[in-house]
Amino acid sequence: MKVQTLPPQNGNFNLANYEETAKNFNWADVEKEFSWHQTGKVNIAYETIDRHAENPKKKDQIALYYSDANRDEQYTYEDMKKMTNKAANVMKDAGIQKGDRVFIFMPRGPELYFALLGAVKVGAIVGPLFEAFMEGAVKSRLEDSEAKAIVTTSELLDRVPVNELPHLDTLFIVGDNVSEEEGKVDFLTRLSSADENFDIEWVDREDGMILHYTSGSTGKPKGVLHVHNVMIQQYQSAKWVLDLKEDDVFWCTADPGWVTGTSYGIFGPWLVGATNVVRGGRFSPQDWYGTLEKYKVSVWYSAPTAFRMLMSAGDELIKEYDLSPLRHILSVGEPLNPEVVRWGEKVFNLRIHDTWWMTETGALIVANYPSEPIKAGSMGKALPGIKVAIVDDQGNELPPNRMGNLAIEKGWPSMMRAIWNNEEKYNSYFELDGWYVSGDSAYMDEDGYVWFQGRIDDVIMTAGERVGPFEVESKLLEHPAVAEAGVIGKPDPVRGEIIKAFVALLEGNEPTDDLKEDIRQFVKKGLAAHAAPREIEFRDKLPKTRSGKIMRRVLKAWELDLPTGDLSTMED
Ligand code: 6R9
Repeated sequence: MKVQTLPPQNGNFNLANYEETAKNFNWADVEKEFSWHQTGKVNIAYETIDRHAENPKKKDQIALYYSDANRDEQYTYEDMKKMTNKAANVMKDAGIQKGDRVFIFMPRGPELYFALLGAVKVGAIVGPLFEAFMEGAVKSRLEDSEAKAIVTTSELLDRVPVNELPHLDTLFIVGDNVSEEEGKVDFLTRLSSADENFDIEWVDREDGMILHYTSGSTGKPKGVLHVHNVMIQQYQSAKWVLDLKEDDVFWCTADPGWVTGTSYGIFGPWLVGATNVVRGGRFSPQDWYGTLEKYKVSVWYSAPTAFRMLMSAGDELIKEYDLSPLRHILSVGEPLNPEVVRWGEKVFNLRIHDTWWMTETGALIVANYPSEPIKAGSMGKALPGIKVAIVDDQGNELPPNRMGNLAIEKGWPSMMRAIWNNEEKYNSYFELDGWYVSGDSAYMDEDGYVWFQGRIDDVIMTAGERVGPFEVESKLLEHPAVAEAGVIGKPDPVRGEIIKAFVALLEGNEPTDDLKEDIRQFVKKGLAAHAAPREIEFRDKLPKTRSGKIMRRVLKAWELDLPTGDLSTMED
């Protein structure tokens, strides 16, 4: 196959010389840019907001632009300091302490950012939840983490099964006319009257900060714990990869319910002192181009599904907007097709820079840099200071161009520090001596560029969102008509993959289209819209191992008309 190489962009970049930097770089030097280098104590919320608010030259810079159909607001770094202090006071007054798990379950809006950073200022561990989660998904996450509090809206409150969560004793409710009673706090009213000064809880760099629940191929979603030290790499990668400078206006389109929406929707850009754009509401091409234009966005981080949707809206539309401030575009979450990279060059006259990382890695690991050539279809090269390799199943490094496990040498700064309550699972990532094994397969060419090949497990990436088949299957099994269920990702030109469910029905149920729709709605209501199967196929029986596990690779082979492979472990 012929590889298309696009030359480096022109400009004055934070990472001007990749080779030199990679040779001489030392992570310990990054710490020296922050005051905790001297004190030994840290709080990532201080470094993202207060540090700039205390700088007379920075305090009046806009930190956050927020808009949706009804609101249009802006907050300077000084405003953000006050609002996050207020949020911290509201939480502290309600008894939240260092180490408590505080979940944030609400649509994007300034209050989400105040609450999240306020909780971090108290020393709590925040758990962001995507607003589309339904009761079952909310419950399993709060239960597993023994969450003490949740910040949510009046509308979303009925998806929080308070009575079934014995550890949950405080509800911070965002809404109008919230009546306060035992354990219920009217968040906005309290926020407006709270003191705007707060004594930050100084913590150790290894203290817990954020808990992102994410899906694997087996078992329930797992709580990936990151500590305050995650900031070191978020900061450095925001400089090198996002190429952020203090006067940049940056738009990360991800929701804070996913790791991209916190690592680069909150921490990275504010750690470097740039301006962040948050746009609420749903996707539409007009709205997105309008947002880029309105805020004069200069750096834009999004996902292949969004680019493909914009692409299918046609190139004429773009000409209606002035996007001239835009100078750097990046992508994450799923494979970025060379076709999309070429489209980007054509319509924006800019390269789209693919990047790779995971919830577990906390920050960017592999990337394309503005000062380096891009090989369309490759995710780029390792971040300086981090060793990425392709290893075989015994942990031996493979030579160039051989496919294997995409692995990272253990110990990078933003590495997850635990899987909540599940040491065994955590250790399973590090079974190959000294390597973190990602679950992705890839190869690396002789120039160090990494080429994604697929997931080794059954995790589904649909529209950039990571969905574990097990969670969907479990929900399907709760439906009164379902006997067995197996869920796979089916390739889709726009969404990367869609969720397809194979279902065997219990005796006495007719396989009708109405029933399919009923089952779909059941998952949508019980879990989340993005986790509901777009396709359902009824089968009399599903392929299972002798131990009773659904064989998803056989389902996948059925779907794609591929050979089913070794069936020796299959029952009958
Ligand atoms: C940040 C984020 C991680 C999984 C990862 C991989 C897939 C991410 C990709 C990519 C192809 C890329 N993925 N970036 N696949 N090309 N550039 O997405 O975290 O939600 O944990 O997903 O996403 O399969 O293992 P997360």
